[in-house]
This record gives sequence, C-alpha cells and structure tokens, in this order.
Amino acid sequence: MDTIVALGTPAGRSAIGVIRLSGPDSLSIARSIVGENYFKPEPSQPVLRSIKGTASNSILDRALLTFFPGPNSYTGEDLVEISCHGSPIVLRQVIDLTLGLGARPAGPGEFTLRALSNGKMNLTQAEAIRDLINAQTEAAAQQALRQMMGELSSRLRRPQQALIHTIVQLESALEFVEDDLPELKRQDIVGELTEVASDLHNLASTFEVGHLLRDGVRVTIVGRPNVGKSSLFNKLLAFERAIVTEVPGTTRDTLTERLGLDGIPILLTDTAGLRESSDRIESIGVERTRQAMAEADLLVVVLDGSEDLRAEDLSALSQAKSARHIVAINKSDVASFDTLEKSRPSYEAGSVNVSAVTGFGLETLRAAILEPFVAGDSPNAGFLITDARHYDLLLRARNEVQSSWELLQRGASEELVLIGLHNGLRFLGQITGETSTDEILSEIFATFCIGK
Ligand SMILES: Nc1nc2c(ncn2[C@@H]2O[C@H](COP(=O)(O)OP(=O)(O)O)[C@@H](O)[C@H]2O)c(=O)[nH]1
Ligand SMILES: [Mg+2]
Repeated sequence: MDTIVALGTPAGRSAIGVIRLSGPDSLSIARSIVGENYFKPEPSQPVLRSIKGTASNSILDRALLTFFPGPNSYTGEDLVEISCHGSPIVLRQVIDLTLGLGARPAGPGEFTLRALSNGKMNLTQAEAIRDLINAQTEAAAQQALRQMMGELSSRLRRPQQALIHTIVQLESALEFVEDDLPELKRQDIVGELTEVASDLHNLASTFEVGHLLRDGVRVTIVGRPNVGKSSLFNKLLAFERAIVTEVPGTTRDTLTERLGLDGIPILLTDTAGLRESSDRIESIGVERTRQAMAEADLLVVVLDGSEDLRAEDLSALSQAKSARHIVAINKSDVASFDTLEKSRPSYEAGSVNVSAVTGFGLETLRAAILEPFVAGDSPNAGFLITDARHYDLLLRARNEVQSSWELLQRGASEELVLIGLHNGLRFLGQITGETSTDEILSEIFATFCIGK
C-alpha cells in the first residue's frame, strides 16, 4: 500500500489549510519535512513544528502536525494531518515536498475508500460522508448524518437476517430431507418472505421524498405575459432577481434560482409569458418556456385576478393540465380582484389567492408547492432513502424476494425458490458494499472530492 496525500480543505486562501497524508510512510514523510529523525507525536495531539524546504535552512511554514496511528485513524492506516497557513503557495510547496518523499496524489474519495477497505465503515456510511459534504439544505445534511451513523445498514439488517434464515431452512431441506418441505414450514417461510418484501418496499418508497432532498424539486412559474410571474418569482426568492415592468413580454429568457422550502431544495424557474409573438427573441423565449414546462416537477400557473380571463390564460391552463400544477391567482391587492372573485371558475388542481406586491397568500402558496411532495410524511420525520443506487438495489431485492415468494406459493422446488433469495441477499449486500465488486466501488468513489 502506498502513501497518499491531498489537500483536505478547499483550494484558495484561508486561515488554515489542512494537508492529509495516509499510508505506511506518513510518519516517515512527516519526520523528513520537520527534519527530526525521531519525530513521533502523541496520537491525536497536535504539535507545532517548522516545515523545512529543500534548500538549506529554508522554512516553508510553521504548522500543526497531528499523528493518527492506524488502525485508530479515519482511514485505518497511519495518518498525518498538517495544518498549514491557508496560502495556496505554501500548501502547494508542502504537498510537493511530500510528493518528493514518495507520497502520491490521492484520487477522488481515496481516503474514504481506504477507510472502507480497512473496515472502518461500510459503503452506505462512506456515501453518506460524500452526501453530507454535498448537502444543500439542513434536511439533506440531517439525512446524510443519519446514514453516516449507520442507520441504513441497521435498517437492512432485519430483512437480511430473515433472508439468511429462510435460505438456511431451504438449503438444509435440500441437503438432509428426502421428501419435500413440510407444508407447515413452507407457510412459515411464506410469512417470513412477505415481511421481508414489505420491509424492503417500505424502505424503497421513502425515496419518493428522499430523492428530492438531493435533487430538489423543479418548480416552474408559467402564465401569459404581465400576470406577475416575475414579481412572484422575486417575492419567493426574497430578492429582485428578475426584471419586472408593466410592459408585457419583459421576461425573454428562463431564469432559475435555488431556494429552500422547509428544508427541501427548490429549483424555481421564471419563464417568458406564454403567447404567440412575432418578435423573434420573444418566440425563442416561449419555446424555452415550453421546454422548462416539460422538465418541471410542478407548474405554478399564474393568473391576473384583477382582470377577466383571456384566451391566453385558458391556453396556459390547458397546457399545464396534463402536468402536476397549481393555480396562483395574483394581484389580490387590486380592488377589482374581489368583484371578480365570484365569477372565477374553481380549479381542479387547487388555487391560491396571492399578491406579489403585498406578499398576501405567499405562505399558503409555499405550502401548496410543497404539499404534493411531502404528503403525509414530513421530510424531517422518518429515515429516507436519498440515493438512486440504494433505491434501485432495494427494488431489485424486493422483486427477487417477491418472485421467490410466488414460486413457493405455487409449490415450486426449493432450488428454484433459493435462486431469488440468494439474488435478493446479494443486492442488499451491494447496498452496504459487502458484495460489491471493485468496479462498482471505483464508480462510486469517482463522485467524491479529492482529499476525502
Ligand atoms: N397590483 C399588483 N401589481 C402586480 C402584482 N404582481 C405584479 N404586478 C405588476 O404587474 C406587472 C407585470 O409584472 P411582472 O412580474 O413583470 O409580470 P410577468 O410578465 O408575468 O413576469 C408589473 O407592472 C407589476 O408591478 C400584484 O400582486 N399586484
Ligand atoms: Mg416576467
């Protein structure tokens, strides 16, 4: 095993920058750069030293060195952290020094990969560290933390053990019993598999909300020109991002910004008003609006409640009809809004009265935006599957268990039933990395940042 080195903190100027060395030569490399042959600090106790340059008597920095001897380190092998001053020049020089002494630049996630191969954590925990670093909202960070603490692997334990139990029973029936499995025992196993399948199904179904924590919900504001889409967009973002004027057709291009609603990342898009236009730029904008509509998870159709509906409004409504959408009736602050209220149709998708000028109804609108995605289960309550890889493997495992269950019901032979159970167990093992091939691992770790 070679010794790897990487900057553990972001590139750029900062108060401190931490360089990490991991591998068998970490301590000897540290000795060379501080120029002390017997340098061996107490485990986990930072000590202050000068880092010696290659030229005689040159000093690169004064730094804190911390030694974490294996196996009680993050990677499970000898690890040294060097906290330098956060100058990109100094950090570069110190890293070059370690490279000259035989260290090799670490690849993405290589520190964590070593931790994994040294049994310091399982794959879901390693992925959770990546997700924690990448989390965009508090709720996403919280989910990653729960997974890092081992919650996913512990939730998988029950179905895994039940599967092993049924496999053992079926295998031993194959080995030792001449006759078929007694009917009673068969029914026991059927019952046990029913539970496994439902455990896996329940866990997998949390992905519906869980993936939103990672990917965000794409919410797109649409409607005819001048109904107040850009005003509403700005109000939801709480800053004047889009240009607002009384001139119809002001917004030419789609604009997307991120915001967090109740811990769920939202990608909010403002669009050019839907109308037929002879203006070339505007018609390209309308084309982009259609594109954004097709990609959205939710459309907010804005109407101007201070005026009668126009043909363009009806057309916007009908274009949104087949997608998930809500209707925001804007300009509730205008006097005519109330007089027109009685004649307004009711919308199947539900509508909210708002004013982008006064902020009236905005809380209701925010709740209505989230409603389809958090129905029943608050994102902060239960444990959620947030990773498509985990979701996919859970579904595959469940399908295998399901088909074994059906075979068993139909009185198929133990051999046939066992195939699906072994497959199911293998898929679950791939979630935690117990049965992952090197190829899968390197694919996953390519998504990590260097120095982690
Ligand atoms: N009174 C009132 N005027 C609004 C409201 N929302 C937007 N407007 C005005 O309507 C016009 C068009 O707004 P804008 O946001 O550019 O509409 P868009 O074309 O749909 O993006 C501007 O003059 C806004 O000031 C509202 O809630 N109340
Ligand atoms: Mg606009």
